[in-house]
Amino acid sequence: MSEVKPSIQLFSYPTSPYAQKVGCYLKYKQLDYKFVAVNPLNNAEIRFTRQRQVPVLQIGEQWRKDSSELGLWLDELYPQKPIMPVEQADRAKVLLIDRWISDSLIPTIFRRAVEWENSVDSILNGWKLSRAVSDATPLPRYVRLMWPWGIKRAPFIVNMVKALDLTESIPAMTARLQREFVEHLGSGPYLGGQSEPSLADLSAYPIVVSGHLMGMRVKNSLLDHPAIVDWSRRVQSHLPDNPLLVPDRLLMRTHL
Ligand SMILES: N[C@@H](CCC(=O)N[C@@H](CS)C(=O)NCC(=O)O)C(=O)O
Repeated sequence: MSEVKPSIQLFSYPTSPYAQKVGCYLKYKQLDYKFVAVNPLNNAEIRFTRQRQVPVLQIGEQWRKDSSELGLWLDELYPQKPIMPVEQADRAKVLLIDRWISDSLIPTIFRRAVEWENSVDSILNGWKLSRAVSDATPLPRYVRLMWPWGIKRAPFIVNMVKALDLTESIPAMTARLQREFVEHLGSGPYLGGQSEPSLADLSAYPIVVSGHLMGMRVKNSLLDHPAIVDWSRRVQSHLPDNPLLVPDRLLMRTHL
C-alpha cells in the first residue's frame, strides 16, 4: 500500500516577509504545498487558529506559527535536503543569523514603508504591494488606494519600527546591514561560512531580492553590495526562478 503524505498548507498574505522565508524553505526542500492567501482585513482563513499572526503552516491536522520554528519543524518532518547543519556549533550559528534576519533585516523593510524617503516611490511601492495582496484576496478599491498610508498605521508594523534606532539614517542603516551581512557570510559561500544553503540563506534570500523582482523603486539596497549580489546568485541557483509567494505575472524581473 502506498503511504499517504499529509498535505502542507501555508497561510499568509503573499507579501509577508516572514511567510516568504517559509516559502523558500518549502521550495528549497521541493515539497508540494498549497499557498492559502489570508485576507488581511478579516484573517478569515486562519480563524481556526484563534490568533491573527501569519505565516501559519498546517501539516496534516497540526498547525504552527513563527517562521523560524516552521523551518525547524519542516526539517524534522522532511529531513531530505536539510536546511539545518548537523554540528551543534553550526546550528547555533545559523539560528543566530536567522534571528538577525527576523529582528534586524525584516524590520528595516517595514521602516522604509513607514518613513518615506521619497513619497512618490513609497506610494508606488505601496500600490504594487496592495495589487499583489488584492490579486490573492480581492480588496475594495479604496483599501487598495489607501494601502501605502494603511501600512504606516498597522499596529504590528508601528511596534516593530518603534524598536529600531530611528536616529540612524536610512543610508547609514543600509551600509551597516551590508557590513553585517558580509560578516555573517564569513568565508562563505553561504551564510555562517556554510558549504550548502541553510535556513539562514533561505530566510535572507527573499528579503534581499523581493523588491528587485517585484520592480519596486528602492534606493539604498543591500544589492548595491557586490558580495551580496554574488551570494544571491549562488542561492538563486538552488531555487525556482520565482522564489516569492506572488504569481509570476506580477513579477517585473525573474533574475538578478
Ligand atoms: N515572529 C513571527 C513574526 C510574524 C509577523 O510579524 N507577521 C505579521 C505579517 S508580516 C503579522 O501577522 N502581523 C499581524 C499581527 O501580528 O496581528 C514570524 O517569524 O513568523
